[in-house]
Parts: sequence; C-alpha cells; structure tokens
Amino acid sequence: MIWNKELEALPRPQMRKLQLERLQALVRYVYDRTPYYRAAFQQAGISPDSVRSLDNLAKLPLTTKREFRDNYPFGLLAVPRQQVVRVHVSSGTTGKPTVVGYTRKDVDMWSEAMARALSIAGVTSADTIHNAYGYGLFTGGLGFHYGGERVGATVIPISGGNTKRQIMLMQDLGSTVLCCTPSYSLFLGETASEMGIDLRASDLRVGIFGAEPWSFRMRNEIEAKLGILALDVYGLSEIVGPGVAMECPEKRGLHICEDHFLPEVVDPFSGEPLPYGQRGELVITTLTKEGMPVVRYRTRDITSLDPEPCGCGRTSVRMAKVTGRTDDMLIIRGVNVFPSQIESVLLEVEGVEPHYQIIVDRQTSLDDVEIWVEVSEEIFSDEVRKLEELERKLRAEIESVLGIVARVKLVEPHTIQRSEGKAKRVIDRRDI
Ligand code: DLL
Repeated sequence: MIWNKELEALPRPQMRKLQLERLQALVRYVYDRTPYYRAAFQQAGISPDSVRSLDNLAKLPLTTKREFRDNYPFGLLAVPRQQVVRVHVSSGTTGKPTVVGYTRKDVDMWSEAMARALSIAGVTSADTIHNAYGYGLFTGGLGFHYGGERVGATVIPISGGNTKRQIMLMQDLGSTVLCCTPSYSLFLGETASEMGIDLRASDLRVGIFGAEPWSFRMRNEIEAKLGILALDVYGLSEIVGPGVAMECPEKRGLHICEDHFLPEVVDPFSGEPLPYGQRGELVITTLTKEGMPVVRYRTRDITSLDPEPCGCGRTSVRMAKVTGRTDDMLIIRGVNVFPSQIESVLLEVEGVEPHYQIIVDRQTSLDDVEIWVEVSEEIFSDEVRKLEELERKLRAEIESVLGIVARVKLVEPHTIQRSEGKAKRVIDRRDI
C-alpha cells in the first residue's frame, strides 16, 4: 500500500514544482532566522529571492558536519528554544557530537516519513514490529517507534541488548517485522540457532535494516538465515534520522521522501553536481524542517540517483544502496577500497560467515592489511591444509578484484565481537 499516494506517486513535473516552492520558502526562512545561513548566503552573494529554478540550488553553499560542531549545540536552530520538543545527538569519532533539535511539526513530518517507509515494506496495522534499534539519543529506536504507531502497528520497543530475551519475546508476541541493523539481525539469527530455534519458522516476514552499509551478499545471507524479505532503510541524524529513503520490494534502489528531502549527488572532490546515474556524494536539503533546517548537507555517503519510474507505482527518485562513505574509504598503498567491497568478495565464498573485521596497520612504511573472517564450524574443524587453501583463495580473490594484498585469517565462529548497533568493521591502527 502507498501510505500517501498523492505525494508518493505525484507526477515528476508536479513534484519538481512543489520542491521549488518549498526550496524558495526554505531559503527565505533560514536567511531570516539562522545567523549562520544568513552570513553564509551573504558571503556567496545569495539573497532570499535568488532561487528561481531548482538548478539554482547549486549556487547555495554546502553545509558540513563542521557547521554543526561550530554552532554546537543549538546555534543552527531556526526557532526559539521553547519550541524544541525533542533532541537527538549523534556521536562522531572526533570532537563534539552533533545535536539536532526537533519541533512538534518536525516530529510529525518524521513520523509521516517513517509511516511511508514502513508501508513501502508492506507493514500495516495488522503487524507487530520488533524494534531492536537503540532507543535514546540515537534516532533509530524512536524513529521507527513513531512511524510504527502512525501506521497503527503494534510496536515492541525492545531496543538493543539481552538477545536471548529478544528471541523469546519475538516468538511469544508473534512479531512479523524486524527492525535493527543488518549486523544485529544476523546475531539474532545466530543466537536463535544456539537456542535451538529456527527463525525461519517464526512469524517474521520482513526486516527493515539500515544505519550501516551492507552488501547485496549480506542481504542474501540474512534472507536465507531468517527466512524473510530484507529491505534497506537510509537516513541520518542531521537530516531527521531513518526515513530519508526506503527500498521497496522491487529492490531497485531506495525511494527518497522527496517532498521533504531534496537530493543531489555531487563530486566529492569539487562539490560540483553530477548527472543522474553517476556515483558521487549524496547532498540533501531539508524542504520542510522547522527546528533545524539544513541547506545542502554533505552526507559523505556515496550513491547515485535514478529518476526512472518504479514498478511499485511510486514516482520518487531512488538512490542506489550506499556502499560506503567518503571518509570510510581506506587508502591501502594508494588503492581506494571500501569495506563493503571487501565484504562482497568474502561472502562470495562458500563457508565464509558474514562476520569480519579489517585491521589496517603501518609497522614499516607500508600499509599492512589483515582481514579476520569467521568460517563455519565445519570448515574450522577441517584439516589445516584445507583452511590454508581457503585463506589462499580469499587472498587471491581480494587481490584480483580489489587490487590490494591482504593477509586473511580464518577464525572460529563467534570470535569477532557482535554489536547491537552499528558493527565496527575497520580497525585502523595507522598513525597518519
Ligand atoms: O544511522 C539513522 C538510521 C537509523 C538509519 C536506523 C537507518 C536506520 P546516524 O547515526 O546519524 O543516523 O548515521 C548516519 O549512517 O550517513 C550513513 O553513513 C550510515 N547509514 C545509515 N543508513 C544506511 C544504510 C542513522 N541503509 C550514517 N546503508 C549515514 C548504508 C547507512 N549506510
């Protein structure tokens, strides 16, 4: 079912017209209300009525995480503090975290975006949602919670942790929808097997996974191990949280909630806009946010856009699965590699489990990569010769597909630490 047919299936010319109207209103709004944007616009020679077409978007300055940090915590607010009803905080790897304030209207818009996302996955009021995204400062838990309630489903706010209890409750309460990170879904499946429970026989029907990159191979693993349809959901705190884009069962990219979030893809180096189909960095402008609107936010996420009609009937532009971030990219002896590419190569090989960690070091002057990857019990208890053979095979595959030399270390099942939230795939020990 299409939650909001009028907007989600709006003919493209009308969508473009609506986006332009909203963009013009946004530019005026932040110019009048946010000192940071007024100064940035003035510096770029932009006045509130400079935007005459959507192509003019490229004239507006880009916003980065740095502007959030520099204006920490509430400098980017466009409303008085008393209108803020919610705050989420996303922690970065360095410096101060990012603080985002929501007004009542923002929470309402977000719930609508999440209701659309859940409906894209076929969720209705007849469903029970096992919501294992973390509740708290992270946007995952509450985002899915409000969206689930909006569609009228039963939401189980289980959050993270206590995995065995999660499995018991999931079974006893007859959950039909699983929401969590893709890596945690596999951990749930694994823990269930240890408990002698086959989740494929449970009521679970569909999973909505996001918050971290995951390959198509990983999707196949999850679908096979849990016996569900696994769909991808994308979002980020600075924009709203989950619900910016959602994949439909056609599995041909993620539908962007375009009447609220205006997407562009730019060249990550020059910042110049790229045409449809070309891969680059996703940039998003919030069209309807009231509390902390953002103009041309550089997400660092790499994707491409596709405006072609989709079999599901929605007309929105779709973004390709995010395969990595510009700041996640590892440069190994000069070769650019994304952890998700390593994941795809590993999971191609039979017996390799979707649990791995990439350790990068530089003991001498050269980068050194070691990939720890779990293999099935059967393989691990096999002869040493066979293990060595598999290590060699993986190493050769990585070298031929990605062009990097990496040592591969096969490890026993459960060696690599599991995460309830985002998995930590890379340990970079290089001091550079
Ligand atoms: O991760 C929001 C979210 C919660 C999305 C639950 C989906 C589900 P942040 O913690 O601010 O917000 O992290 C945002 O996570 O810029 C991407 O790099 C990454 N990310 C989010 N969804 C996906 C996805 C939430 N489906 C950052 N595929 C983003 C790949 C994703 N990466």
